[in-house]
Amino acid sequence: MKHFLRVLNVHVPDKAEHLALTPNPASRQMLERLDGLGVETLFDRFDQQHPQCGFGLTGRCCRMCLWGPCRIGPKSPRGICGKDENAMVVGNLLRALAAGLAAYARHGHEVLLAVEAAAEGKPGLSLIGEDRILDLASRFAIPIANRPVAEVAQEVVAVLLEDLGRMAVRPHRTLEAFAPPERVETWRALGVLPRSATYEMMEALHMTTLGGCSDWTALASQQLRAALAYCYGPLFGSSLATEMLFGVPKPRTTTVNYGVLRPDHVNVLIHGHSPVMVASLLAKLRSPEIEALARGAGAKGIVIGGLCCTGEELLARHGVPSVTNAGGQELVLGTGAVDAMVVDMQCVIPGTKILADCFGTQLITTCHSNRIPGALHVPFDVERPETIEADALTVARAAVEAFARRDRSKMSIPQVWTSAMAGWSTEGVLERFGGAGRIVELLRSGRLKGIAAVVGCNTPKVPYEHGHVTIARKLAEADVLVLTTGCAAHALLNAGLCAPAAACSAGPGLSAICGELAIPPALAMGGCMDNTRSLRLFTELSRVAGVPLKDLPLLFVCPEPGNEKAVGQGLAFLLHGVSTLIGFPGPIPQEGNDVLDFLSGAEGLAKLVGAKVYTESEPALAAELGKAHLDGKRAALGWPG
Ligand code: XCC
Repeated sequence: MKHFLRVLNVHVPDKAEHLALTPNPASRQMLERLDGLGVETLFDRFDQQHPQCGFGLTGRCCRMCLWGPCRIGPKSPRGICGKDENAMVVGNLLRALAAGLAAYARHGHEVLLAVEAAAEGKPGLSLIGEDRILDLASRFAIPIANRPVAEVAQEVVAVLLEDLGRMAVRPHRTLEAFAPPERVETWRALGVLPRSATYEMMEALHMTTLGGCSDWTALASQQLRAALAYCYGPLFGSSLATEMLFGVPKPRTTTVNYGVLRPDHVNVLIHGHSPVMVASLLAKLRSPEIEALARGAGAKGIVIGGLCCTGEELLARHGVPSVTNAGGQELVLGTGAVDAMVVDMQCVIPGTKILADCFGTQLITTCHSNRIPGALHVPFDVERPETIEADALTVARAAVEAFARRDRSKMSIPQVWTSAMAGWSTEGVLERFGGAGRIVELLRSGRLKGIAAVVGCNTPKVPYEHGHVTIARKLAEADVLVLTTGCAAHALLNAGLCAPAAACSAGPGLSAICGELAIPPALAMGGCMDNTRSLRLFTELSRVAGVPLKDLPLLFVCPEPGNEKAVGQGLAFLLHGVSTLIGFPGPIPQEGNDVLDFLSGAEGLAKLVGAKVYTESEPALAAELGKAHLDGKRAALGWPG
């Protein structure tokens, strides 16, 4: 039975509906198998949580001080402190944004310190992305003539670290270097130009403590400021620093999906977000020493597979097959063929350890911040990077040694493979199309009707991966080019939409373009921090077209909002003038409320930034909404529909 959430007036799926609608046959097989074995996953626990609390669903539950928790409803219109509904709802959203900001900041910080260590010549790390280092140096007006690249890199890192953690009030150099001038003026007029990531995080938490800010408009304004700090600090910082360290990825084709696991090989999955240690781990797993260890244990070789954003990173840069996303991290362990899962930071759910124990998988944690009781812990400490090689070797050995303990009677690998092309960067897309001018021409002529970034997480509140795949397919059929990252990208990779052969499923305009350029209709652009790549592409199109971002046929789509990190993603694009379509209603007041006016009213945020938030949980309807939005933008520009 589907669950009805009365307060939001929406149905959410039960496990049977997930099973019926999820598009990947491998996920379906695993859901059925685990169900038959009586092994619980997040899909069962989601069913057990119903009915979900209506106060929490609508953001009307406050736990920001120790007087509460307080719940706002008809009988109690204010919290104990006197806080009203709007301050509670917007305050909760602001805290969620701050948590997402902190997560990316921690990620970005680790990569930036790794770049710094590499520039200082510390062992185990090197600077491969010379082009990106020089590009950033020129954007930040850092002299490069007659200087070693490592020295230049140190200055670039100093700028990025400053934008992450500055407490003094100084210009935000990353924002100034990348943001469109028209937008900067809009943000200045709104009073939301950010100071730094940590500054805005501090302010967000400070404003929402007991007796802090009770004016919801000021909280909303801080939300916007923090979203810009999020975008131009942690997001740009982590994506660019990774390119400084490992280079700008290039498109490459590989095989993905659960079927890449092999019964007679050691199967190692790598899951999380940070790219730093996984590069060393990959080298170790591919080394003759570890290969020999695997063969000595009776394995024919080692299969390495990726999950979530680390998986996207490994796929884009090293051609490592990706397997699944956050929603599938338990399901894949149900194959009984995963000898080890190595996890670093974020989106690693505790349920993974329960499944690992059921199927004898060795779980290995590699990040100080993300401990799991019972897992083997080999933490990589970026403050002591000299241990990275030894740590990676320890992890590789432990992963291979787990092979001997595998219970073969529990093995069942879905025979599902998909060909996929990934590794698209901003520069890679521009180069393949022949420059931004050519893309603008295609948009203007109507051969391409628009571009949509279909991105984001998984949530059990909508049928697993059904939204990602349905929306992307329908947009592509309507000649809309799809850019994708993160867990959404896994769904599209596994559905075959990221393979050039999928061109035939696109509309006539996009299909012909894909054929000419040998590209798929959905371009996988990396992990969720790499939404910066789509944003930079959009910004470049706007510059070359001479049309503000808010007027172009562009769209940001998040069909399965899950992690708190998604809040800042949507807001960042919105602030750039790119409308946002989300697949499940956020915790905003539902009717007759000032906040809705603020978001979509005639004089509200929509007017000021030139973009709207759409919500639709039925993906076919969501795709129609998206198409109508793009058509509207085209019509306003006088471009053919
Ligand atoms: Fe996490 Fe990045 Fe969201 Fe997936 S998309 S659930 S944040 S792994 Ni990034």
